[in-house]
Amino acid sequence: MDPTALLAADFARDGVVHVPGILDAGTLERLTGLFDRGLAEPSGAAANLARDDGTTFHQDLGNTRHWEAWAEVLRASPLPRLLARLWGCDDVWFYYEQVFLKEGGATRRTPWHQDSSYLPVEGGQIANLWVPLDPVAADDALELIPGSHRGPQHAPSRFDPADETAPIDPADPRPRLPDIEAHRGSFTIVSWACQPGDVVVFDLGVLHGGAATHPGGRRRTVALRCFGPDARLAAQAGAPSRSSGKVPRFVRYHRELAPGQPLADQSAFPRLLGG
Ligand SMILES: O=C(O)CCC(=O)C(=O)O
Repeated sequence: MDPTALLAADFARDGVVHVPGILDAGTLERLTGLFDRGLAEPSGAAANLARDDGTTFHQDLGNTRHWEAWAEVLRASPLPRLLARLWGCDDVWFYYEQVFLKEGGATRRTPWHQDSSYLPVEGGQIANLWVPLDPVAADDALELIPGSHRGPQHAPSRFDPADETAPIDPADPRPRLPDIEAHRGSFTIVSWACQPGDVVVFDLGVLHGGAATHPGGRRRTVALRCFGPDARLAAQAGAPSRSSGKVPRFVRYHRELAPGQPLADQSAFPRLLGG
């Protein structure tokens, strides 16, 4: 049986798959170069999410100046075709990137959250390609709850170290995130130790978190978010929520779409496949 057909069945059920060794050394080198460029030329939305303990938990996202370069590397990689197989469609677009750097000691966990809850979008074809640029040990791995993309969408965490389930907006009508860390035994959690070249693909509605690092460790990861023809501006699109308070520039692209309109109609999102 075609291995991508098996992956597609797993992805349809769980909303997440680990794809080992899909990226070659040349692609990783180009992605690492873009990661470094992002650190050297950050966007206005860059933030350090670390506790006040001297460690680094740098993140930045939607640095539109670098989008065409990210899209070019993606187009030359197998990833757009992989997404097309997982979604059963012919067209794939780049949505935005997010870079994470954790180092300098025992870093903080990434709080549990759903990417979709920060974005004014809906539809079944929006995914995060989580690409580690360094080896990630099992203890430091990204953790996900398979199937949670079919459950409720929760209010987005404001990544407050004192209470990681606290919503950005206390009046958000969506249910508060469950305290997964305090009740880990009540949830089915999957994770994979990863090598550079591996990719974890997950639907933007999947609950995920974790991936702290330990003293001596350095973890650079890139989240490359992409969408297919079914992705739309949410019918009830409100202002997207961001935990850092700094709204990335690309968020304005949503405002040029009408509720329910396909994201693909916004030409600022680079096409990766089809057309
Ligand atoms: O790499 C990480 O630590 C977090 C990744 C993540 O939360 C995301 O890509 O949405």
